[in-house]
Amino acid sequence: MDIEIIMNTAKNPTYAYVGAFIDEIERAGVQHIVVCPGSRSTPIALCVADHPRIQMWMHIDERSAAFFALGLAKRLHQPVALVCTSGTAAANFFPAIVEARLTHVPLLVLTADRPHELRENGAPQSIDQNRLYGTHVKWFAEATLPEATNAAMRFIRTLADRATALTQALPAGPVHLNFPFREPLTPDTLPDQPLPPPSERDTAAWYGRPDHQAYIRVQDTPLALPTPLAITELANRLQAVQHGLFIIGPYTDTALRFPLVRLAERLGYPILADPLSQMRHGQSHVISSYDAFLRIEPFIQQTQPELIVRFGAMPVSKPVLLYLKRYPDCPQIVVDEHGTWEEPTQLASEMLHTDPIALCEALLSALPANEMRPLPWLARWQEAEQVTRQALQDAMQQEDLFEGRVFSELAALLPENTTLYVGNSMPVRDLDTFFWQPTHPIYVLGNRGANGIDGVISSALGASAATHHKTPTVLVIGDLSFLHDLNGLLAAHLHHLDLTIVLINNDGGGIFSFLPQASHPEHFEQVFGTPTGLNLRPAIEMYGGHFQQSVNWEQFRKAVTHGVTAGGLHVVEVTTERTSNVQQHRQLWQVVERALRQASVVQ
Ligand SMILES: Cc1ncc(C[n+]2csc(CCOP(=O)(O)OP(=O)(O)O)c2C)c(N)n1
Ligand SMILES: [Mg+2]
Repeated sequence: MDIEIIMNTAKNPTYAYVGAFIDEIERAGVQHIVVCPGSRSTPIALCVADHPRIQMWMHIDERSAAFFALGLAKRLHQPVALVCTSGTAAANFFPAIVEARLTHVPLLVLTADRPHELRENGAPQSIDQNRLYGTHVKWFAEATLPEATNAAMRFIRTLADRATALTQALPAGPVHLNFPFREPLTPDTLPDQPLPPPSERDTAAWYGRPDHQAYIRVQDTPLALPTPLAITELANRLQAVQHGLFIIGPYTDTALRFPLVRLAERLGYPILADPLSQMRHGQSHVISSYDAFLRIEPFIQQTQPELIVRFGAMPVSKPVLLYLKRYPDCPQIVVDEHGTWEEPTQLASEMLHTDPIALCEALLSALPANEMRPLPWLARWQEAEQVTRQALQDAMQQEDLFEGRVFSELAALLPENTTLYVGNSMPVRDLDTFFWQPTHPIYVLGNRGANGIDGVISSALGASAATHHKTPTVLVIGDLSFLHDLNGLLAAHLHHLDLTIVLINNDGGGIFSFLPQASHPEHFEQVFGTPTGLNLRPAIEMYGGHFQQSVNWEQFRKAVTHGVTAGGLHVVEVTTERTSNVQQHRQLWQVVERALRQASVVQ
């Protein structure tokens, strides 16, 4: 329903107030709202349902709903709002809020609450919701009790614009607004106080500004660039070294790819690109197999960097971290656009809080034109990359259902513009080692803020909702992570979403077999392995999904291709074994070392 109609027909002042708020967040850029059912949140839910330009996504389980909103916002690069009733419903949003805060995802969290007279006095479904998420949100504010006055309308529209803008202001992240509501909660009940007649209303505050403008447009100043002198100095430094290196961590924006690759070409620097950096395809300067060859001691020893520039958060790969630690005196410049100090190595010599795209472009202009530097240093990294990739590909031809091969198979299978969501634990690590992207773009996402195994199915479904039936979404996930968010599958059923899930079922936490805990076998299975022995097919079918177990790679290819082209929910299970999986990984790392020696990349 149109806002004018809502405002002119509202009998309950709450609806005029909440209607103005929802109208205003849409003007400020919120197009999708994930809503969980409840009574106290009725005014918000009904105003969302009535809004003609907002897409509402209902979800029953708040924990999954919040991750769904996270995936949606991540894939859309837009703020997404999230609504729930009072009580533990709000507490269930917490894990996704934590993840959103750490990975800079704009979530507008709207919790309904009891009015003040029903707090801390035993009233039902009442918990302290003020600052519930503590430091995990950028800002908390409580709305006033709804009133249909000019002053209240000005307040609520301003709050809507302010909070929405804040979710996106650097560093982007979650903002929490708490809404106390008194009964009556439904729209048709007559108010205690009559609404002011239209002639006495402040038109902009009640109905919004003309031409769909925001009530208050919030202009964020872009990040400042270093001064021209500092840019020239940096360009000179980058040029002066023979052994320079770029490292780029997870990045959801693809816009950095082009300027960074051009800069690397101009300087002759390799780019170690994280699998979630959106940089790993098609460019010769981009190195993607480093997780395998940076484990090799002689390579580390014989490959000393002179200058490192790191963009964004640390990459997934632990060998990269260890490589940096081996050269603590190497100057390391960190480009941290979020200002959130993405520097766990404590080795950096400089921190640049600036826009990485503008920085690369400024450096390109400051460098002498058309000079491409083919350096032996670059050739060394490129050769290591090529030899490693070939060695792994050859060795994996002999493997049966090896977990890592899931990713090399997917790289060859996935069509252009697929969104590949990757679960934590071994999937993201195997992605790092074995996903050699084709030349066409594939958008790769994961929850690498808090590295949780929770909410992964929901996040992937949120990403799928963002590209609704236009491009495919594929999720690769371990069995425990799958079980953790099993009820996330409900969203696929409720909203007819497309998702092909590759379920790597090694019956437990495969990652622990790589860790020192594995050498304490006595309680290992009970405490770390945690096998469940469950047959997951009935659960998937309960949610209306198609289940297919692959026993060989041909079946796997067929099942994935079918899932991606047919649409709907598909689960392709690959059954593996945890102990042999570790051995296979270790053997492959040895294969890489032998290949690098044979090719004389290392002595
Ligand atoms: C919410 C949460 N709980 C616990 C952990 C600790 N944890 C990390 S990996 C892992 C096992 C994951 O098993 P699975 O999803 O099957 O993947 P696999 O290790 O087999 O690749 C656990 C329990 C975590 N990261 N997040
Ligand atoms: Mg597992």
